[in-house]
Amino acid sequence: MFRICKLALLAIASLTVIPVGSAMAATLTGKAPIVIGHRGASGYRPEHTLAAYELAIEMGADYIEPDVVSTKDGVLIARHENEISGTTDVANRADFANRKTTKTIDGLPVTGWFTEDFTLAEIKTLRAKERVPFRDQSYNGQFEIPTLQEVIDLAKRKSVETGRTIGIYPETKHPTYFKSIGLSLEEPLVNVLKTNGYDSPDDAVFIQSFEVSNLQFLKTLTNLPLVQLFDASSAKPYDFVASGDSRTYGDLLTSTGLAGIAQYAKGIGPWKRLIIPADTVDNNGDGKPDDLNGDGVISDADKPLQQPTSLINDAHAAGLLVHAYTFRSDDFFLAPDYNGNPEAEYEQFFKLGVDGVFSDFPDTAVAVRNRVAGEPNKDVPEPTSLLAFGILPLAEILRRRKAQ
Ligand SMILES: [Ca+2]
Ligand SMILES: [Ca+2]
Ligand SMILES: [Ca+2]
Repeated sequence: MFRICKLALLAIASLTVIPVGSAMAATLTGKAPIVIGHRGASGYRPEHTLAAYELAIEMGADYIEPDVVSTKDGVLIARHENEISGTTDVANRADFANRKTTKTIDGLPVTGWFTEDFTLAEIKTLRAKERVPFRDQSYNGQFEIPTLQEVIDLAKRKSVETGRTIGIYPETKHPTYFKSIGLSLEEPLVNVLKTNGYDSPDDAVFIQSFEVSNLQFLKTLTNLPLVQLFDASSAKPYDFVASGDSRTYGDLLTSTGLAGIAQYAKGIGPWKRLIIPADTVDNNGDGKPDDLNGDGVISDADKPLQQPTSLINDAHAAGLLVHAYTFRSDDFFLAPDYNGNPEAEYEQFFKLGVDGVFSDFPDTAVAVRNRVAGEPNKDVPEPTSLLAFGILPLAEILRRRKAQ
């Protein structure tokens, strides 16, 4: 009992870390931040399906995010990995049993079924399933794997239906690997986009990658804005690993690194922990991370937040947009400081001046964005009303949260 009280007190104390009462920082452009439906509304439907993207649009997402990999016949399809047993029913297909194999992807052994070993016609016989075990499994087996073209068709159709411009935000997955097997992603990606009329810096398209050299190559192929993704500081872009470049993502976060990125990219897509770090605690002194929510596993829910870094300001100083990932409402993924309220997390990041968020739950992201940071098609809130948000006492904020 005493220990629970102690943890509760610590949790309350850590709340003061959240700058919910701080004044609102500006985005790079002064416009309201964008909401990107991460793999679609993937908190509600199996990721990277037309159903997931359509729901994201209906929930108000400004952009939908297809990750792209290649089929054997060179068609770009929407999947988070080229190994597809985690998100499709391929493992249950006796006719494809002999396609199971082990490959080295980005330096690591991966066993399963790979998109580059299937034609598009074969891929189309598979059905998507939910990856995350604690999310809704009732849609498993219903949806096809969409091509990039089908995702674009959906965005265009929904733009007409809704009267909003629905943007697309494709990510090249494992670009060095796909190049190594003769199926490079960049040319077909640019070709599909150009065929659909996307080639201007003002088009509602961002192309993103965790690698550096393929973005620099894309810069020579297209005028569309590019976004450099960032993994944890100690990790390295895989093209750097492959070429013997020893720099890490942390090295690219310096002012010199960011200035270099601004030569080819319009923005960065950092892991949100590069903006607000979090880590486990050992308050009971047993030498192991404390399981703060007592669910038997250590997850984001057991990592209290720390003070924000200067990354948003640093990126803005280099002229770069900041689109942070990934925002998820599930308790498993939510820092303890938010007390189970995902709205508090969006509010914190919007007040720090983030230019966009990748969200699995775009309905919540859009609601908080519209309330806290203004709506994209309306004027940005007056500074005086922002100040009112800024001086709202913590107790009042907590009271309002309870009332929700
Ligand atoms: Ca992605
Ligand atoms: Ca402990
Ligand atoms: Ca836990």
